[in-house]
Amino acid sequence: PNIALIKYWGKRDELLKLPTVPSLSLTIDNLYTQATIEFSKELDEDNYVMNGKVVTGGKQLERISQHLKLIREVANGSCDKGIIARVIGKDNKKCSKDIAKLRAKVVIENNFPDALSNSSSNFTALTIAACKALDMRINNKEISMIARQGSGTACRSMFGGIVEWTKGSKKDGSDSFASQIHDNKHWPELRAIMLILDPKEKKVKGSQGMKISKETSPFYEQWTKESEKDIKDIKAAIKQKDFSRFGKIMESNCLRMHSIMISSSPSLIYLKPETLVMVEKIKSLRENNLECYFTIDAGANIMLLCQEKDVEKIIESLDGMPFIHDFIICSQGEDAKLYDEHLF
Ligand code: 2P0
Repeated sequence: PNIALIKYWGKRDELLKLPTVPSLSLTIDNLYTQATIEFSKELDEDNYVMNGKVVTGGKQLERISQHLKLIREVANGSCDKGIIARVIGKDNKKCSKDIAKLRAKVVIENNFPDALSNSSSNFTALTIAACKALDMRINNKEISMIARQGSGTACRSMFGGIVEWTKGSKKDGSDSFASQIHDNKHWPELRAIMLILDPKEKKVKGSQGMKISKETSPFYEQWTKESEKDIKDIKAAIKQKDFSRFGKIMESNCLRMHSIMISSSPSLIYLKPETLVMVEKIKSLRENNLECYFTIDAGANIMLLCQEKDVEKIIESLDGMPFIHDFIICSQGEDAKLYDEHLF
């Protein structure tokens, strides 16, 4: 999974999942997703097991099946959704028209609770495994563009360290992909502490919420302009390992995104009273020389960013806060990888 430091909130193309803003994330270690996939012509339909449960219907299965359909089309060259498909299709002589008839058995497992699950790492793992299973000759940039079409932020989980997803301007999405800005050795002291305040799933999913915001928030256009500036500024802060500057840009970008959510119609208020208590707490830690900053996604949980030297003291000072259900300390993770160990 990855944590967005500069947020993605809104699409310029719903189908291709092309963003209105560039975004930047930190890939985390400790939490991971594994996927195994097998294509077969013996199967009548795609089968999908997620964290030990067979998914029998609903939006989740629909989304996975759509994505597998896209991958099959990319592999046999019949995809018309963007230049990536045409390039890969033309180059990939091994793939035949029969691929369209193959159905897949997919098993995905996360080593973290469902409530924390974000679609990003699931779609990254699924895409990498499926491209390998179909023996597609395809590079990481192209895989990232395919993953993006499953779930926007999945393109960012392809790479370790600090990752940027360019918004691009082409209609076919061929210039909207993720790439690594720094690997996890550039700033190894950086830590993310995930504070689980609300273990329940959010009511309005990200994809639905960002559509509402783009269509209705009167401040949306300004948000896109400021995001471009934030990306530039945070990249400079990361390059110089300037933690104070990094934290301030990250927090203001996050609060700006929440102002877009709140000013949408209907209003999207993901923050809970306990989230705001934690925001105050983080500010008071800073006043007491424990430098840390927060970011919050489309939910109530807090991601606290700090430096290794302060982790212990920060955890100590959070001890006893009643609404912290759990916390997970993460460093930066590595690129997604192929393994020989399979889940079935
Ligand atoms: C992000 N989020 O940059 C932002 C910040 C949540 C808040 O991307 O429709 O599930 O699949 O592209 O990736 C959540 O949205 O949306 C999200 P789709 P996704 O991480």
